[in-house]
Amino acid sequence: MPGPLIELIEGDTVHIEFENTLDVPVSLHVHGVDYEIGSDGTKLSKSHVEPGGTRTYTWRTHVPGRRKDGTWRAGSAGYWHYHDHVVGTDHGTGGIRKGLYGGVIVRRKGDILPDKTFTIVFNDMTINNKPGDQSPNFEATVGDRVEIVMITHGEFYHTFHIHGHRWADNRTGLLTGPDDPSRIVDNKITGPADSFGFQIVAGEHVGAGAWMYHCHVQSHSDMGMAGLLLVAKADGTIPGYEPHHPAEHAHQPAGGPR
Ligand SMILES: [Cu+2]
Repeated sequence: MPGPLIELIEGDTVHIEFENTLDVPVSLHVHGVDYEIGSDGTKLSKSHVEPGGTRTYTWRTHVPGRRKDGTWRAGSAGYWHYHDHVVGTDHGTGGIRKGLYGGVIVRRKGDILPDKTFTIVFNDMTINNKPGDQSPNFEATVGDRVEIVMITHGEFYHTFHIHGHRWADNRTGLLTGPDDPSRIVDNKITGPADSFGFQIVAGEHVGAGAWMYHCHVQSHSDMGMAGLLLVAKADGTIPGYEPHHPAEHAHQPAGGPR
């Protein structure tokens, strides 16, 4: 957990061969992209999969453009996500709780590609369904272009905060130029089924270090909703950082190097 990150370019279509190896019905429901009702992934539309069954889910994406009436139609580009919509209840409450979710990135042609992508999911009081003392750490080197895909699930609202780094509160997290009016933030409120993403340059202006990321709802961070972005110097060392908890060795390279 999270499930595999699915990356698309606006205009792409993806067919997903979905096999249910569980002993309960499951489904694949996606946010942000285009799909016909047969790929809705709900019981209501009978687009779920029984145990042992298979189904092809088709997701389409489109580029921005002008409608016939002159209004502007958004493209599909964005940081989205998928999840089960069937396990436990008709809304997938049990499936989501147990970690049946993952990230979707739809890029616009020409978008700057990151060196590394990490998916961080605040799900109830966990990060990526890991208990507080095992919150995932992520590793980068100073100068790496790091992309974060941030998704929230569960019962609570959270605020995502990362130390030492800021991003633009827009589609990519990057400014398009000196006059881009996007607000620069280092903290963003996020509620169930929200998703956003951004790119940062690891250690830019601040250097290597064990940079904390966490939910900034105080009781949530106190209960363990905190992990580290470990930014190493070129020689691999991280100043001031000594792993002091065995769980910190069990870092999870979600997304992994690209
Ligand atoms: Cu929180």
